Amino acid sequence: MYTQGLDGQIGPVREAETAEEKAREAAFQAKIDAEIRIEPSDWMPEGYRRTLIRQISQHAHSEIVGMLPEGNWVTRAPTLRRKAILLAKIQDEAGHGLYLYSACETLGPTRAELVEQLLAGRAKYSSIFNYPTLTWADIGAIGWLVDGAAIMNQVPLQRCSYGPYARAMVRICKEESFHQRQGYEIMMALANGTAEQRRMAQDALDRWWWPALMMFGPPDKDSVHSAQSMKWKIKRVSNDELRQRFVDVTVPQAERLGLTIPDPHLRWNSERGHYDFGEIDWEEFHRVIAGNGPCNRERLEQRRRAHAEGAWVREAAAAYAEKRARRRAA
Ligand code: FAQ
Repeated sequence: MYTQGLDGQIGPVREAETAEEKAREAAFQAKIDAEIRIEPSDWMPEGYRRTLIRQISQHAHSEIVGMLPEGNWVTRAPTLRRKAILLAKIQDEAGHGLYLYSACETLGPTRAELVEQLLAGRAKYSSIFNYPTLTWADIGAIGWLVDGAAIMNQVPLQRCSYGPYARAMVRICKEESFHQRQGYEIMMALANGTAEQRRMAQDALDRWWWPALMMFGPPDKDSVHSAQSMKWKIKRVSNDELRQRFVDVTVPQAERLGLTIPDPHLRWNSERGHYDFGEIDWEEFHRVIAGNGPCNRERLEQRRRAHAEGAWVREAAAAYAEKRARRRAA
């Protein structure tokens, strides 16, 4: 139900067969190898185009669905300052969704088609947004860990071979960096607060740590798309390597907060120059991306409701655009 709809609808990619087709693919790969960006009007293999549509649309959906867990706390933010910051962050996520849908549209599908796939439950979005936000500390943990993981994954995407995606990523990374800091600042306030606030902060870290590690995707050995995406320089760094980088930068941040990462196997490995960490529960990951996480149904229902309730805005905007076009023509 939650698998990428476009693959199922269009069928398998046809391999290059004739000498001419093979030469065209070789020339394309040579361009990628020479670090020449691919732009919308350039020829590209069908598999490259579909891989990008899959990844960029999943990324766009993640930004939009990602607004929901935080949206739950707008009316309950502890101060006016926190509320204003949270509103700005959620609006940024909407903006990221829009840049990404626009980047995806340069490859063929319309935004309406992509949104329809999400609402029909045929498109994936990040597993992380299917977990509940139970206390205010979860807003801190999302900024610190979820935006932190998002930046780790997205900084290399600024060098993605596809121009519109890479360029969208530049501004997104700047904004995610602000988001990560605001989350860490919430965690600092709680970690330095009352005993109850410290407990809230620790509880949020306990619940978000492992799902944050799952954001980087399956282990490299099980990542079906990685080899081809790396060859096409859509992905620059592997799932496992990004996950390791995230653990390495986040552990000292947790120590500074005086919080404990919920992993008894976590320890510095001086030989590797990295932290070793425990086994991720990949069964949980697969359950969540198959649609059976704690909040999958709730998130999709909320998106569908928001979409239906916003219909009058889309209709009004379209009527206004039509009226202006008529006036201009007259
Ligand atoms: N959740 O072969 P791979 C954010 C799927 S934005 C769900 O390794 P790939 C901002 C994958 O799609 C967060 N599905 O795939 C924010 C594929 O399924 P498919 C989103 C996952 O594409 C913060 C299958 O498993 N960021 O947080 C996940 O090479 C706070 C096999 O996996 C992006 O989308 C997962 N975690 O690598 C907003 C970044 N992992 O399509 C609000 C761009 C894997 O065959 C608040 N995306 N799958 O049906 C990427 O970098 C890549 O797509 C990966 C996966 C690394 C996510």
